[in-house]
Amino acid sequence: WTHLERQRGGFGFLGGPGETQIESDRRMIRDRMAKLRKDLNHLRKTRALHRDRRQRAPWPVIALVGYTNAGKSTLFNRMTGADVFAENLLFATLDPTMREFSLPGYDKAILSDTVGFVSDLPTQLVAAFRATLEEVSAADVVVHVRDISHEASDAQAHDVRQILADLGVSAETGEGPPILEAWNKIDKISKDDHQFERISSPLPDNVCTISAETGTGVQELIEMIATILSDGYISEQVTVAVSDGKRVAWLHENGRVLSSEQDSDNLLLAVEMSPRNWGRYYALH
Ligand SMILES: Nc1nc2c(ncn2[C@@H]2O[C@H](COP(=O)(O)OP(=O)(O)OP(=O)(O)O)[C@@H](O)[C@H]2O)c(=O)[nH]1
Ligand SMILES: [Mg+2]
Repeated sequence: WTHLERQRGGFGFLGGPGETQIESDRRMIRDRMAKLRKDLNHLRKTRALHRDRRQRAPWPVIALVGYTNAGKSTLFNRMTGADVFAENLLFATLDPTMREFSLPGYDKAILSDTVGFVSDLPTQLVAAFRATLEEVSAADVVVHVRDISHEASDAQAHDVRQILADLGVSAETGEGPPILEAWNKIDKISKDDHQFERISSPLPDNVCTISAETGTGVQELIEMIATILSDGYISEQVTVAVSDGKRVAWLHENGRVLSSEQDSDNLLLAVEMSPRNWGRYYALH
């Protein structure tokens, strides 16, 4: 109650004559809840807007997800470099946790650091948590960062997978973007640790071991991301008349335009797309 009283001033409420303390507290809390709900709604809307805009951009988005303290931000900083993001106008107003990073074979790629997952999130926080994570299902690749040196690593991974499935991302059902696992903090594991054998045995195809702190394995992770992104994609050179805006727009919308050169009346584009989209493209007349 004293805590509420201290906050009262900040909200500028004055109880009317005869209003009991408990009534004015209730009113204050109700108003506060209404405001937070409105903020949350606004947040979802602006995020959805940014997402749409990004989906139209030809650059892939890679989302780092994982249990809190797994090392996502450390990996994020390592992969993006300290000050890569100078003033790229298109993304200047986006979430500060999205940055450009270099991915072999791509002009640009966007890495997204996300809020850490925790088990048994209080129900009041679930909506806020979801709002910040809706981005994840729109990513092109999801990298599940795990602290493999943690004794509860498997339980944490289980909880993360559950939350991902709730967000519509699941390796099991194949729903959503593909998931890679980065087993982090291998520098902390010595030969006598029980996890040592596990990380030194052959790993599943979608797993790599890294140390975000020392940089070990990070290049391999980046290569894995590039490989899975182009999985099944075919890149071709196409020539389109500059005046054929419709066709150019179609390519930008449905494929990844890797490069674009103008030669008098024509545009020479290197485009990467799924075979299905190439079929659709050649059917356009
Ligand atoms: N030894 C070691 N420590 C690491 C490594 N990666 C991260 N850490 C440490 O683990 C702690 C958590 O790292 P963060 O990058 O903040 O983890 P996070 O996943 O972003 O955490 P949240 O933002 O809370 O979800 C920090 O103290 C890091 O220095 C690693 O590869 N090796
Ligand atoms: Mg972090």
